Amino acid sequence: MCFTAVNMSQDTTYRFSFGPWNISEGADPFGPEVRPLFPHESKFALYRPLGFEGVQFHDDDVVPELETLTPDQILKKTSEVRTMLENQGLTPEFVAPRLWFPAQTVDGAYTSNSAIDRAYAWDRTQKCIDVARALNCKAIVLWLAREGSYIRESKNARVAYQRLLETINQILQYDSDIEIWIEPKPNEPTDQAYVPTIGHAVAMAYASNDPKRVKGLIETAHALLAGLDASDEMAFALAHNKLASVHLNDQNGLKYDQDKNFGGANLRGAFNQVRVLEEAGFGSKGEFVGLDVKAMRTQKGHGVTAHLTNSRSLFLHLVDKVRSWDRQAEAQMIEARDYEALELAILKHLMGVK
Ligand code: XUL
Ligand code: MN
Repeated sequence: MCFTAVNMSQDTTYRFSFGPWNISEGADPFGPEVRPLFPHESKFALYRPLGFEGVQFHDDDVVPELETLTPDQILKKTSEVRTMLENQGLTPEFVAPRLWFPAQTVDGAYTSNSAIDRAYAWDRTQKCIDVARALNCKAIVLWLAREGSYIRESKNARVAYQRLLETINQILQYDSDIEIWIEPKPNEPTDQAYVPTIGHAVAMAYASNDPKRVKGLIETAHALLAGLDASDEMAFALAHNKLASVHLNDQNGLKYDQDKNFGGANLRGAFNQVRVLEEAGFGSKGEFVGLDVKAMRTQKGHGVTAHLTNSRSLFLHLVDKVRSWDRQAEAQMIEARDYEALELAILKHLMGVK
């Protein structure tokens, strides 16, 4: 186990990423699209001008309908996308198997009670790794969306954890370079998920056959849905050298997964996430600051992006706030154990009040 030292004086220039699904047409479970379709491949041209250089992918964002294609067709389409990325100066950050859509995964993918459906999930995962490899992308993300249950009695949880670990080991064996980044989420679409927090993900990493290649991606909203502080979750992963990426956003209480703008519900919570990332030197090894934010349904336009640029600029303002925070005064207040004063000082600093 290796704990990273606090680095108070880093001056990382952050690189930002998002996934094409973050530019959406506004459909939600209760209503259809409210904005004209913005074609998937036109999105790449938006990244750089908006200040982003990393692209997060689902496997079928790279190769639509990859289920119906031959391996050669998959590789051909992937190399077209690779060229488009290169032309735009973009880096593919990760590819995630979209295992929550297909009919075969209604009861889970790797933890399904059906052996046939588990075999489907493995086959799809191999395709996803092949796509990542052909894109020259070093990581796949496992958002274990349906690895859980709608009623807990329907699955044997101990067996489910074994199956997840077996899958992780199979992936590590299938490709000797690829990293696995687990994105924990406690619920939705299932009632109860098997890897609800980063603690669970880190435990899976250490239990795997190559712990160095198994890491985590922490989404703010997912931590909050688990009733946890997102900055503490990030700190835990960083303390184990296991924070590969983040999905910064926000969440207003315990309800559906909202993917609100970063800092939109809790500015102080956002400040603390930035502080933890800064202090650990996150980004200095090339890690991206990923956003997973959803445009408001009320927003008009063709290819709406304000939620992305606003979240990015809020992050950068908070970097300034972290860097200009008076560490000496902080140390004195901590020494005096005057946490009332510390709290007021933080709030005034955030408000820009002397
Ligand atoms: C789900 C979620 C996903 C993953 C990528 O809540 O956050 O968008 O980030 O599939
Ligand atoms: Mn996410």
